[in-house]
Amino acid sequence: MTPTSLRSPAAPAAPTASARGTLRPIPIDAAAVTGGLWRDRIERNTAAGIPSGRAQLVTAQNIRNFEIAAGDAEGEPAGPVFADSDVYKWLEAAAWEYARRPDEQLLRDQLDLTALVARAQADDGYLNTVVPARQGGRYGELPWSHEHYCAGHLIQAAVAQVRATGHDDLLQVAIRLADHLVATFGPGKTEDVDGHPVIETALVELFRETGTRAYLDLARWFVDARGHGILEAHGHQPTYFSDRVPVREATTVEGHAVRAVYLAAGAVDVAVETGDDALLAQLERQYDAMQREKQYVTGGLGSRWEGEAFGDPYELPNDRAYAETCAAIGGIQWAWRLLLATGKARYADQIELMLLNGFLAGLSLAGTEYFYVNALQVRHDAHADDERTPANGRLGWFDCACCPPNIMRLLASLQGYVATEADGSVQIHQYAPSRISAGGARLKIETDYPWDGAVRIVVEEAPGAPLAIDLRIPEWAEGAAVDGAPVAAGSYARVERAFAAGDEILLTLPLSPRLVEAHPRVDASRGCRALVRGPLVYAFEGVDNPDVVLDDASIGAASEVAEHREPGLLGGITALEVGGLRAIPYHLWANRGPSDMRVWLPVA
Ligand code: FUB
Ligand code: ZN
Repeated sequence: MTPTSLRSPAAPAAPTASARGTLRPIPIDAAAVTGGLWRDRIERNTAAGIPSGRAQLVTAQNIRNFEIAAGDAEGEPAGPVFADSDVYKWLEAAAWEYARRPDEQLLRDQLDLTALVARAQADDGYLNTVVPARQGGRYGELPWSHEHYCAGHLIQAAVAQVRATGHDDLLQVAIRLADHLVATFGPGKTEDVDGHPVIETALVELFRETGTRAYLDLARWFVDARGHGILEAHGHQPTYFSDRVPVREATTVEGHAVRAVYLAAGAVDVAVETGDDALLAQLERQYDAMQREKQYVTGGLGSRWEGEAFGDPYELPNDRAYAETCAAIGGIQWAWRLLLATGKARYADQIELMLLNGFLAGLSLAGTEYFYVNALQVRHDAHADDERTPANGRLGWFDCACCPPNIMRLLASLQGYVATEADGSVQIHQYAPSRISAGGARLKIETDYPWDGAVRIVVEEAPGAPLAIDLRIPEWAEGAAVDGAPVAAGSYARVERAFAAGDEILLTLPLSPRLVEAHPRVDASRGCRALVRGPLVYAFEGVDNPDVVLDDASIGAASEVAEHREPGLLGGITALEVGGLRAIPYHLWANRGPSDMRVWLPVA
């Protein structure tokens, strides 16, 4: 198993040197999370999540579908039409995991699975184990068939595999498939688009990996083809598919939330690689509208069960919130690309919000159970009328299992989101005990964040030249200080000098609990308060408040909030108390059995 080419393992999104952009991602192995909340979650992903995910792909027959397509087994393919994508997300997770912690067995497992995927590929590069068998042909119903969606996830896994392991086995499959797409789709060829985006960002990344310009051109065509009636021509209402308005004219997000944010992430990739500043600016406008009008306090995206969709502005019900875990992941991908492109701290704030709340709630402390839907309220005696409803508690897998392997791939690559470089500077975006090699320096971050606001940056190796270290000061961190001097919230505080090994910087972020208000147009939360401490949104859970029915509970407007460090609870947390009610971080709810829960409480 000798890698065909040894390389520096680039991050999941690696813009080319000529791409528009302010910040550069650092290689995936140039940062390591070494302790704290995130290391615990990452290690459970290693020890439990990824292995159990592989087993679930066998039980749910996703892998058997490939055996059938490869001619190793007989039968009908099982599962949803996009069953292949779960295998590819798992392969991507396994690849990033290998970069983090090289393990021969994990490498063998992914290469064995890669060989099976390769044998399932048609001679002309087409690859899908479900659609031809079930629909009798290819691309007949692209709005629903997810053929490009599955191709996109395959390409992302292939890029991860070659970057993380040096093996190009899956990359060769991806190139054959992408060449087939280039030969089949585009102007003057088949002018059709997949109902579910992701191929856009995947093709741009394949262009970045291989230098083949045709992949970028096709990605740009897929982005620009939307909004011109293609999906309507199939007889579909276009809103659900982000196909009502052209991407470069849309002023907000609408329709199916995961589709919308994946499309936007891919459009940013296209914009930065083609120097399309107008498109980039429009995607910033869309992000702004989404954040202002369509995002839950937890960072959750998508408020409608119907169509798993964004609602109208300020339509943000708490009990019927959808807030799919995959939508938070796509939101993080979009925000990350905008952060690289613009260097604006607000996008790193958004990544932190979604990571620690809307995303992390999707995963149990054990690391093997998942929420698909992340509501902000579960009522007393709620009836679980759907597999996805949070009243079930987290489940080990789903008939539609998009979220679990998506969580695995993000956790396995999480260190890639911690820091970036720019000329002569390093930016630290996310605070966790970690080691970062960037800008010619080696830095150690010591902190108990997000429980404690002290973050110590220790220079272990200094570059020969002066270096600027930019520290993100979250927008909520009024009163933050660097080495005792006040710094402005909502920006980066720069510390610049000729560092020497042993130098330290002390960042202090105030974590006093805050009671925040919703926008008055959000009927479901009008007159309520949510409890927030630093980046963490809190939730009131029945198990902690056995003497009240939370649906009846309220607090006083000027209630004092008390905090208690609880090292033995839920892996070690800071619990809060307000108006006689106890709250824990939202992402940890439902780890002690089913319970009622709410984030917003009315003011009495
Ligand atoms: O369609 C594929 C995935 O299934 C979507 O991204 C999720 O929202 C779920 O519908
Ligand atoms: Zn999902």
